[in-house]
Amino acid sequence: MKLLQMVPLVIALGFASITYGEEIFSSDLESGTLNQIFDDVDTWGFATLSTDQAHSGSKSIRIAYSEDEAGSFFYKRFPFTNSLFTRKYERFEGQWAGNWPAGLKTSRYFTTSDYTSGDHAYMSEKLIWREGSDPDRNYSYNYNNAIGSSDLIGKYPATTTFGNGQPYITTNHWYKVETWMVLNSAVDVPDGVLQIWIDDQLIVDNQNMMWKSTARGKPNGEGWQAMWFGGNLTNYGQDPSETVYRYIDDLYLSTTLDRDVSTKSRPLAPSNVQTTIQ
Ligand SMILES: [Ca+2]
Repeated sequence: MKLLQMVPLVIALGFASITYGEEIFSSDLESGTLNQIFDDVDTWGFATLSTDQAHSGSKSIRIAYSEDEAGSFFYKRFPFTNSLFTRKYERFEGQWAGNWPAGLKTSRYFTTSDYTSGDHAYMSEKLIWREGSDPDRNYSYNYNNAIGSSDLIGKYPATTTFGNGQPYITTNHWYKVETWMVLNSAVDVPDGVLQIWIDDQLIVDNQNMMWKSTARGKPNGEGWQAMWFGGNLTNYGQDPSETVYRYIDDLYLSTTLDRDVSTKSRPLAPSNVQTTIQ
């Protein structure tokens, strides 16, 4: 093949590498009920489709937290995949200032479809994390990812600013949260991947994740098969002093890394990541 003939092929391959062809679930929450959109909805009566705020169209999920350990869950099952990309938009209303919990579970991803098998690998995404004794609850500055029974805890560097130009997680802004997970190739082999972006900032970059691990008692899992969105406050810290509202919109799941890499992004090394066993 002559060089000039190869150019269109290279261009075509370049475009092919960013096609979004492996979507497995998406919803802008504009049509259908929560029970129609998700496989299982356990709302505890606190979640609705709302027109109060929307990242797209006129609707989003609104979750009301009136007390500690209150929350709502939206389960979705899908055919197993060794790699899973997720995107969702999250917004916290003004009441959260002064009411950030010690921890807020935002998502959980399972390598089993029934969520109940305790020896399967899973990941709890707790991007919002406060230390229980911290008196400053006007914003949230930590992230926490529980891998099975082990926590990865870190803090956003104070120099990290998100899409609203502000450091840390604050109120009244739609945050884009993206997660890329690749299961390790075999149990105890450190070649799994966990990457998390908030507003295109890479805040977690772990390329040697052992999702399946005998040390943690989570040796099983053939592929990612289920997730929930929603979540609850952790059971320590303090109850919110008033009902606080959280919104979720534009959910997207795929087996391919479907970030728009053409968008300007400034990778940041995670700082002071430590692992603790709970
Ligand atoms: Ca919407």
